[in-house]
Amino acid sequence: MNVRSIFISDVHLGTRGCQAERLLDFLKDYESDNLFLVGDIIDFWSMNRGIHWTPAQNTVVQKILRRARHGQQVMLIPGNHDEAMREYDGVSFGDILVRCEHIHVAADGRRYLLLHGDEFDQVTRYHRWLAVIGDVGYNLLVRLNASLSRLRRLLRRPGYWSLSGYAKSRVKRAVSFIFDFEDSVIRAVRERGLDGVICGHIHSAALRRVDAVTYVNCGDWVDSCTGIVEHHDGRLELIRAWQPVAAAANAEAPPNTVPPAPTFDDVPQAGIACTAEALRL
Ligand SMILES: [Mn+2]
Repeated sequence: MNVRSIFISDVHLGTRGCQAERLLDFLKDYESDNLFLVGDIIDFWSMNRGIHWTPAQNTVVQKILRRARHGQQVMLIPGNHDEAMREYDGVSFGDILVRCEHIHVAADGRRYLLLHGDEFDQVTRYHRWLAVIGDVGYNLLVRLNASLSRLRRLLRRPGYWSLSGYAKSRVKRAVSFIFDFEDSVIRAVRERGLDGVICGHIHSAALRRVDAVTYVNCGDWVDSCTGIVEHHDGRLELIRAWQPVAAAANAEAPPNTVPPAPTFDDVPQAGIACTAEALRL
């Protein structure tokens, strides 16, 4: 399908989690005039700890360069995992232009602020150490709890200290973290008098109207495999690449409906992974 623009973020090339094959399929399905890479494309943070670079990830880079060479506008907006690129604001590398933020005028004239969004994330902004130790800490917690219950059994202690209860309280915090992020992004866009924002960072895809502002999040290519396309009439659509095309076409929810707010019970035992994920953005 030919579209006007593609927006993707949080590909995290160089990590084990990167779903490069699915991204390649998505890029094969959608040809576009513009390709916007909305941050955390190459994960230099994780690569400090060890590089995981597959042939498919190589192909992703090649396909992107190829698009730029063939006259598509390709723009890279750095994120926090590729923040070294922020020093090159306004510089073109070959045919790829680096911009820390950009105002995209859609075909219908609506103006969208493009940025990765980590500056609106209170955790990575003010508590960087917390973001880094986050996933290490949770893995430790899980192991600790296993030994703890063993110890309790050994000592024949009655009662049970519930890790899942603890995890749930953390999940609640992760969910409110997402809401806080979205709120502050939307507020900033409204203050600047723009029609919407297209960002990434929190690995939670979205496309919805909040009052007069359109809040769009590209999601990621680690868990959800989502991207945003702009059709030639300016209409934006959220694409979930893991859905077979037929199923996507038959899906009941039109792209602009508000997804149900995640509730406590929607995320029961996966709590820890979920929270750790939120902290690792
Ligand atoms: Mn990020």
